[in-house]
Amino acid sequence: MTDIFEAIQRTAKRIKIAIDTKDIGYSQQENSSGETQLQLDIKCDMIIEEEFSHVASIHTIASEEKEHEMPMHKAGKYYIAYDPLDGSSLIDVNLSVGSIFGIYENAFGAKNMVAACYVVFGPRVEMVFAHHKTKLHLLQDGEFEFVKEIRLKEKGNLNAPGGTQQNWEPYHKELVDSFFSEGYRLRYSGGMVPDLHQLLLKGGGLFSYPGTADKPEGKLRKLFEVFPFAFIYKIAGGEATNGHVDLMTLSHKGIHETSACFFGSKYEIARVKEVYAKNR
Ligand code: AFP
Repeated sequence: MTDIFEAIQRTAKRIKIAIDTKDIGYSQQENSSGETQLQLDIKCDMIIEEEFSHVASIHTIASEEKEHEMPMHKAGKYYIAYDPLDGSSLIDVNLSVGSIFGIYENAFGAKNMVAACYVVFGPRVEMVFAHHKTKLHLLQDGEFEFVKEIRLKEKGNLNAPGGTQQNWEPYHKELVDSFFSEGYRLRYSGGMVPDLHQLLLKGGGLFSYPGTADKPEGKLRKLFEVFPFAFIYKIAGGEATNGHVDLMTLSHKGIHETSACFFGSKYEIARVKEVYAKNR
């Protein structure tokens, strides 16, 4: 696992340089979710592919920017699914973005996940790696330094509601509003990495991206976004659900499948499950 951890650190340093220096215009290509790729999306995908190609323990990679899985080393045992530059539509307005990595053993799938990681590219570059603990690292003077272990409180006070409100189910809107009525504050940038990072570091709260009338299975992809953050939140003492079951119990069909998802402290997720159970 150390070789993967170090490879991710190398990708983060190179992606930081790419963000600072490369063209942020659109390419002529679409990814498998039908989104037009930025030149930077493609560049970051290439950086990660290249760094992982030097790591013998990696068997196969899957990228949000690639249609299919890509085999790497036959003798390797790790399968890594990654989103090279999540939230890249925020680049032109200079908001934080991130890379997400789900590390699976022997095959892709929530039950095979052994570690997960993300890197936040904000005013500073930070990396959170969850294996047996969820640990925060900061890029300082060209190297990642361990900062602290992250633990969520039982209850937070931030509310990050994703999706188009117009398409929310009425009970979902009531759920979101009920947290605001309890004093929760709105924190939503439109980047999953900085939004979930904020909740983790400020002690907790709720991030939701529900199924909606236009997207019944939500927007966020299981292998690249949903499972890695579910793993990270659970190791940090929080919870992750699709409204009914723990996200880490879900199977997946194809590498780009999406799921409704809720991440948070125990208190907020218990409330989500209560409300969703009544509205099955
Ligand atoms: P982009 O990568 O297209 O910017 O999408 C970001 C994202 O996948 C995730 O990071 C956000 O949480 C989510 O989409 C935001 O979606 P909405 O704009 O629909 O709330």
